[in-house]
Amino acid sequence: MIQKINLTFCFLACYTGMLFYMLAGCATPEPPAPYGAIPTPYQIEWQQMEYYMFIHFGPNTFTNVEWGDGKENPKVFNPTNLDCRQWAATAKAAGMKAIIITAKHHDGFCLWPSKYSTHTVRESAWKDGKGDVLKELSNACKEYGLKFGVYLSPWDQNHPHYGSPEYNQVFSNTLDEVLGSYGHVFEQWFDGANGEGPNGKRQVYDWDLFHKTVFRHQPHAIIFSDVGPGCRWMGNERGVAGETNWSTMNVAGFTPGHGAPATKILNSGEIDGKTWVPAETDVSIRPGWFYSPETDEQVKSLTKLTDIYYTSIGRNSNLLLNVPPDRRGRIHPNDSARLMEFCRVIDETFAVNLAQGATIKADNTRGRSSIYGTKNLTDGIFDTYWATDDENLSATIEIDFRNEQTFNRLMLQEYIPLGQRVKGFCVEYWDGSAWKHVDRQTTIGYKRILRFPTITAPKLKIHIEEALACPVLNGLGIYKASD
Ligand code: FUL
Repeated sequence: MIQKINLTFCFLACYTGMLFYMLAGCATPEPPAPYGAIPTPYQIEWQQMEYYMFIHFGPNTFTNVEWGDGKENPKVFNPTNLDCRQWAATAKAAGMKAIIITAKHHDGFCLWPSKYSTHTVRESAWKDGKGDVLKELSNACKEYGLKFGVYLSPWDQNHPHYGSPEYNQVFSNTLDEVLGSYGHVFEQWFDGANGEGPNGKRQVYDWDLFHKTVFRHQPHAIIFSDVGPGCRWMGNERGVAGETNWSTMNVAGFTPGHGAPATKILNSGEIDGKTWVPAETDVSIRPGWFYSPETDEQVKSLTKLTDIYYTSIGRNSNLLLNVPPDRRGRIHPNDSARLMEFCRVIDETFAVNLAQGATIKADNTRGRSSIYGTKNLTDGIFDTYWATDDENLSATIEIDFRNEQTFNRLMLQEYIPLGQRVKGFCVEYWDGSAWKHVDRQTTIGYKRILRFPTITAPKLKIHIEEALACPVLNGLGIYKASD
């Protein structure tokens, strides 16, 4: 009898144990915990925009200078045929997602009739002083489904109060007008330049006040400066972000302009930096920021623009490409033709993802669960991702095309809502008898694209060599560019 009870007990215990084991095995593993500084939802949305237009427009457009001194006659501002809808149509056709305009540059000239200045479109010859460029552009952006952003330089060589404590309030009032009058503003661009004003004095900027004013009207705006808080200058105007590019940086104790971190740091960000402050690459399609007829034949070549695409968007940075309207107030045909060629090359290059349809295997998948499986790498859905178990800080992904494929670009994306994690990775291809080196790089971030000489191979392997926390990738693309 006792034996029978024992046997029944044993059977029940084993059965319950097995059931428990099976259930536990089927349970969905927890998603990875976020690592370090992470982006806000607005920074994530911003990062996904990738590419947008910068517009430098103002008296300098008419005077062949890059920096007006605030003493220019406002009557020089007189576009003969201004058409902001043409700018918006061009940006849209070029694949851009927004336009940011120099509402006020260092000369202090306001492209709207500001109450706080006497150096504005109201004093200009354009439309008998009745025009408002910001109104026309913000409406055009709405019509074309583009976001609208503004550059306002705190450095003002015209304003009589510049260089005195009152000026901070004047500048805050100016921000108030712009950010409160033209609808949604996705990005506020702050130039850190801090030169002398009309009385020979420099201003001590009250950044806290300026930021508060922006956020009062546009609580979700991304504020650009050398140190954010929304996104950061990446340290040069050549369009070349760091090969290593962390979206994190330590900003405490720094200010935009003279008090900014070294450009080398801005260029690469900082591993384990305390703040999420991703890079934005601002670069002009012409040698200068403002239009000049002398540069009509110096619009950047298609090759140059394509290089810039890979050294900005391909290196975990957004691209803000400046396209300065001419003296008519229109984008010159040389610039728009080049933008269209550029857009075509990028569209063609990334039209077919050869990784789709390939068999992709990883040597580790979180909890062995298909929820975190490699299929998420090519499904085009931002919020699904492949991840490893917490203890696996390195991993290998093998892409088997079954038949040989020809390719020369690799795109990888980390799922940034959980932070930036990958520190080093290498790429190899199978030549039929051995794995051969393609490239070894450091960071990935939101998007990393590698360019390499054309390879024909049946398999490609990505080895994540080091990560700060378990790797979490939501995108993988393999492409064949025609060059
Ligand atoms: C700089 C300015 O001084 C240039 O004129 C230009 O606006 C560029 C985008 O930022 O700091």
